[in-house]
Amino acid sequence: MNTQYGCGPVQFAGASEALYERHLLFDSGVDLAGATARDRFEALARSVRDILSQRRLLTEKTYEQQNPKRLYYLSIEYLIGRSLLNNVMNLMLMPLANQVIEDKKLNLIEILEQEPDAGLGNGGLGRLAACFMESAATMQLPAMGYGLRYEYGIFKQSIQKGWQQEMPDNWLRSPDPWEFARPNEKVEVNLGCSFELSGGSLRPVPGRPSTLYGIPFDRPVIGYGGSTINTLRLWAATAPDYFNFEEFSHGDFVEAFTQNLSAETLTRVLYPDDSRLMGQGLRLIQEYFLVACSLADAVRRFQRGNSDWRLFAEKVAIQMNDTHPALAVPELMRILVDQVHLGWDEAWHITQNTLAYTNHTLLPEALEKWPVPWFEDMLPRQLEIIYEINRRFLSDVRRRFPGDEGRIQRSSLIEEGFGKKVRMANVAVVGSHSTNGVAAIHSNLLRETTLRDLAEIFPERFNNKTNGVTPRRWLLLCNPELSGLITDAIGDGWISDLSQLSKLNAFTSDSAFRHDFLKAKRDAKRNFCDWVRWSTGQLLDPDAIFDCQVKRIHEYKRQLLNALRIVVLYNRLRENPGLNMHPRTFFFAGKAAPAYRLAKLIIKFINNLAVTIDGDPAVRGRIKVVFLPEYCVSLAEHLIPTSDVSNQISTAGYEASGTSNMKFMMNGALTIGTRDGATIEMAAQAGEENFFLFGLTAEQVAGSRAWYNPRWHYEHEPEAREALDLIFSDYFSRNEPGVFAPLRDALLMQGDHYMHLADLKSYLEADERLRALYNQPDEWARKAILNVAG
Ligand code: 26V
Repeated sequence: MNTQYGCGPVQFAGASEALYERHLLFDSGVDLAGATARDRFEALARSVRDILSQRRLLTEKTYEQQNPKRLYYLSIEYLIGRSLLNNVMNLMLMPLANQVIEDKKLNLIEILEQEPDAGLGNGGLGRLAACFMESAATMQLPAMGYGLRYEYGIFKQSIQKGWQQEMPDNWLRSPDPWEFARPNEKVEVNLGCSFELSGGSLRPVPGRPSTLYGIPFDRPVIGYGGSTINTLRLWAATAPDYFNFEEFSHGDFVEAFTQNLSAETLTRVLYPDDSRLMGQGLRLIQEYFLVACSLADAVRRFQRGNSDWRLFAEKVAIQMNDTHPALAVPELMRILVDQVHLGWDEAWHITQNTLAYTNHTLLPEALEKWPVPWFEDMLPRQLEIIYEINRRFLSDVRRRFPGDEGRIQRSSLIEEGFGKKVRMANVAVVGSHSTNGVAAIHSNLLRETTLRDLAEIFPERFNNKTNGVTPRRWLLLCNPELSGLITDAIGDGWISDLSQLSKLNAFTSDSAFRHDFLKAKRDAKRNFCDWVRWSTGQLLDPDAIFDCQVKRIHEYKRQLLNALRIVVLYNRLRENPGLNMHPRTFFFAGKAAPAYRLAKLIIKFINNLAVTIDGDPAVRGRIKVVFLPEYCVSLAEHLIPTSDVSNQISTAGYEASGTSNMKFMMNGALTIGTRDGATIEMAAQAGEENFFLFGLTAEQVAGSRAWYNPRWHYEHEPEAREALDLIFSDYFSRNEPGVFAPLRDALLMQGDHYMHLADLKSYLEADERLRALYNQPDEWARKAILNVAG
């Protein structure tokens, strides 16, 4: 079956240099000599855009002619990062770009750094969405992404006196060369209430229905080779662009403007929380707005090529990225029943067969639940539909499990009791044909714990899709040293078929290859150190072991466990200065949710640790801690290729999958980690003997909850005790006594929920093995190559 819809490789006349100069002149009004770095970026990006525009139209035309099944990915986040180098590379324009750069004497790094890092996401979930879009285009699948065009992405992080500070990310300050506004394809969205701005926040005004517009902004998604150019369509909210002349003539001119203001508020900012549900009504409306715009658009596309609604689910697949777009269930029902006038049963059949749901977390506090009164005010028709779905669903459950009232209560779409709520995960499972977790262990736990009742009712719906990452951005683009070496060894087939990396297994016995492999890592580290010095002035040692943990700061990810390990190593060096320990730099990076106080304190602790160690002449040049501020896609691209050691140390059972684990592995780092998420499958693939696994398993974590006592470890493990005593003696906080008391409370007084102390000893043992291996470079290289190959 032909499921690929490409339109042949890129062919174009070599007019790119002329393009570049024309854009400088006609768009920015400058010549070569007068151009700023930003002008040069825009001209280069617009030249690339010219080349891809025709091909994008060709892709769309191919789809229209062949009328294949379309895939729509609904996600409230896309962590896109920068696009220029990615687009040049995927269009295979690198040789041409290099020629322009050489002829015009351009500084590529400087130009690339002009582009804002599009941060329309919080972390793993948003980056996964961006990786999937790129991979779908590379696989020449007729896929389209839908999301929101936030004016402000994830906040910018800076560190002051060790503390995280948040600043707004005004990423659209200068026009974005990659987006095309399509006002002609705007969509109307109707809400059950209006909103007014009062005291800076939006307040619903019940009983006064209102209308918003969604304006699509399209971004090209270029498949590797440039055959397929798909679209990521992001919606911006505006008020209808007519004035209410009646109000106007009554002197309510300003009021008319404030209405616009409140509509646009809707897509102003991304919610930066990944730690706690922030029960804001605005967020619910954001979610509905995404769903309403996207479904209206997808339905419109379906109608262009089809007339038989019974074929809808054969022509349209809609994937819900977590429950944020789960309102797609009642919204699609509303369209089919109220607008298309299908009967309930037929509409329900189509809805279930069209929709599928991906779950990304087991944390119960992360499962979305929205108060019923909010639905009553804002989305009354959708609530009515949810109630009817629930009535039919529960009567089925009663028939199948007579007398099992507990099951009825737990699987109901509505949480009863004070403050009735709609359970969005239940809506997503009941209203779709597929529910997947993002790694084998996660999918199993989902079935056995978090969604157990629903999994027993619909066992056939539950399945696993282990996450992946695009090797174009995360190896080819970010690590030219290693990707060049790989291509020289096994050809370039791996770029679009990752399984071909297994051909590297044969090269582990090739000593020249091992040597070149280590050299590629050393070169990447050298480049990184140059870049850090250039951008921050900070000096780093490329000959140290680079040991990294980069991800959102969260208790379950246990950056604190990593910090405890470092304190223990620091104590060992202080007590025994003659200790043989290869110089090592510990890198941390990541943002904490602005309201997550303990996560912010962990950042503060890591920074204080860094300062104290830097100030101690006894360990200078031996260990160093670096907290890199403002973790984002671009920083990951710089850091990951340099890494020797990847820390994946979540409490087992808590990290759904992880995706940075994969990026580090394919860039030749060795993993020290717990048996959690996708790390388990990665170790199985590369061979557990090539991993440094440690710690409690998910079963052991769950099984020891009842009796786990962190104080036992404090009392029986001298190194743990000495490390904790040092921290709580204010050794790292001389000028801020007591500042780390909440860490002691969490670890020793409140039961150490994430079991740091239970795993510290085995973490240190794994670390020992890892350091021993580093002293045998040839063996290290062999294992690292096996990791890339796996
Ligand atoms: C989100 C929220 C939202 C507010 C309530 C509390 C809470 C807690 C956790 C989260 C995480 C959001 C979902 C997410 O980003 N999950 C990540 O998804 C990645 C892609 O599947 C996966 O690799 C990570 O393991 C998983 O944490």
